[in-house]
Amino acid sequence: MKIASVWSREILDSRGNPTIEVDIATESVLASAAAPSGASTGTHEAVELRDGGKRYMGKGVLQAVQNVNEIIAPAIIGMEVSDQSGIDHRMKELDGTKGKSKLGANAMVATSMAVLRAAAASEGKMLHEYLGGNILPSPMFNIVNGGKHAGNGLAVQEFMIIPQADLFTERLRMASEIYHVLGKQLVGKLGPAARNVGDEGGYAPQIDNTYKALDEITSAIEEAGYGGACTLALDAAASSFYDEKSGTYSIDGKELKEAEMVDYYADIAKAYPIISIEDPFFEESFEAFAALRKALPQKQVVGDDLVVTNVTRLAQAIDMQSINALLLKVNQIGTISEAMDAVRMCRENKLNVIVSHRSGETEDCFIADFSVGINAGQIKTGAPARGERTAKYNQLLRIEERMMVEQA
Ligand code: 2PG
Ligand code: MG
Repeated sequence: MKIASVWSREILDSRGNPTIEVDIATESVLASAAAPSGASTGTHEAVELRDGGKRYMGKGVLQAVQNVNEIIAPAIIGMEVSDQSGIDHRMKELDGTKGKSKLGANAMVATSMAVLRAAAASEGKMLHEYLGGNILPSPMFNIVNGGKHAGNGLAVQEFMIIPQADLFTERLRMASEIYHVLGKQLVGKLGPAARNVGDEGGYAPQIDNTYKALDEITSAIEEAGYGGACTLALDAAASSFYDEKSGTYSIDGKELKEAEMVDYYADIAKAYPIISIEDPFFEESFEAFAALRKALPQKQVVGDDLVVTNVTRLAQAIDMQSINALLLKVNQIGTISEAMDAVRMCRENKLNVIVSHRSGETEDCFIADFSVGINAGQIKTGAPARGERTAKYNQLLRIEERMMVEQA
């Protein structure tokens, strides 16, 4: 089925900043998708086009909208909607820059996602069915926020829980129960303000030490009755507390050198059931990631800002044995086809794949369908609270329900 029309508009994301939504129509279906937006963005990410000037504090995306309506639309109208790689390639040609700064990676990614949705819909399939996936991902729920996503003293950006159960539905329930127990516990110890949340819906209590946050979380897990059935993951997003001049990381009131940080992570991994650590070091420190992998061979070491879903950087990380898992964010690279290239490279090299949201999200639940579609195995999409996060978890509930009905 051919693309009949393409239209885009400016909408707001979960932080109240503008983002772009694209509609793709064929003769019989209409599909939309919206671009998410990060706060702790990697330096090497594809470029989000923002208008500048006074409107929306410079964050408007009207130029990106115009690029879709006036440049991308005429070029892809008439193309087969199932020709994802052809359409993505055409957009890359029109853009012509390395970082997608001309058309904007936000304009391109929303178009690319909407194209995939429209292709699935035109075959009367759900997105995950169209892609041929059938594995519900293990969810990582971010229940305490720090770093650039909160206004507290925690250096580590995300403290995540990974409930263990057969069904996604059960994992979500466990996460919600733990989240609420934790909220109550924090209020009891630190006062009502401790329940305030950060950008991804996790609590942002006035705690300034990683150990203290992990103590609160593990005690909430116990209290909820899930001791032994829930592991932990961290996203340090370490570029945000690294000082390039001194080569030190500022964490828990200390200034630590790279080797000391390896020991720091090894110590917390010993003290708590942590199975996964994302961006433990500065985004250029491929060697430091590799050193941590050597020190903690059983743990998942995840590359986000380090590789930015970019196959060139991913190849380097694989070559240097820096990571054994990729955080996959389609908007870091700008098209579905390129994200798929990264997934393929991970498969060939036995790396895990974690599909991820951004801290600035919309109600679009694309990544839920996509994570199942590519059989990613893992997803992180924030707390089990706040609409833009639950949109994804709720869609996974629907997918699981549908699969169970089909199997019955
Ligand atoms: C991350 C992401 C998502 P941001 O660092 O993994 O949690 O944050 O979207 O701000 O880059
Ligand atoms: Mg990250």
